Amino acid sequence: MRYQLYYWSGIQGRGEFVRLALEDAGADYLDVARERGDDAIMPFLQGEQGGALPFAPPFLKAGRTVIAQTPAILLYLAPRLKLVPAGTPIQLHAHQLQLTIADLVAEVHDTHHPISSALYYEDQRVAAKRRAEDFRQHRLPKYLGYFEDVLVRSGGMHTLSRHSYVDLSLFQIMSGLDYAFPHAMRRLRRKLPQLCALAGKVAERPRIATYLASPRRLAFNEDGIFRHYPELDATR
Ligand SMILES: N[C@@H](CCC(=O)N[C@@H](CS)C(=O)NCC(=O)O)C(=O)O
Repeated sequence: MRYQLYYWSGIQGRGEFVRLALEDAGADYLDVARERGDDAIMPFLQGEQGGALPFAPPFLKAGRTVIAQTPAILLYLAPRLKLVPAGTPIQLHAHQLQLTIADLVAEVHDTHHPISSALYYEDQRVAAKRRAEDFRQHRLPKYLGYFEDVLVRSGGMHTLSRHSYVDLSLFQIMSGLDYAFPHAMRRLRRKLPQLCALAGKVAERPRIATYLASPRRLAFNEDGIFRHYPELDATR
């Protein structure tokens, strides 16, 4: 099966959680908009293609099936790519964790777009500063503390009983947060030994290391979800 991933070509964004799973598994996939441009996404959003109508990218085409919503895409892919242990309870646990990661991603997005996604950052800077401060002080430690606790409870090596897409997603979360909030993350890191170790281990996985060094891995930038605006980070 050649999977087709549809996601905006210029950013890692939410598509990166799917890319990491496909790359880690060595899956055969086409990153459609990277090959053909973002216009390739539009017929799906306009309902001109068969299958379920996606609200927004990322979405995955697997044969005739179209799946949108990042956690749903991963729920579908993971058993097929052997990126989750077998069994409904553990797969639901993985999905629950991925949905919590999606909640965190939305809150990261809202640090730079607290009023509206339709406005430029520059038009909501004052609100962004307040939102980012609250995020750094309360939400960031709460989310990362939660995932640290999940890792401690599972024995530290992986979020589940073995390597899974949730580990890959947590690697992406740590990478993105290090990029967006380097000072805040430096302060938090000593409280997150398991998460930091997990992120390091994921980066060393052979296919992930190859992917990260390849041109397929886009750099973080200020069009994506994890944006570095120094005024939104903690002071040194
Ligand atoms: N909950 C969805 C969110 C999808 C989403 O917000 N996609 C962004 C790009 S990362 C987008 O293109 N949004 C357009 C819009 O919300 O109008 C998911 O996790 O996939």
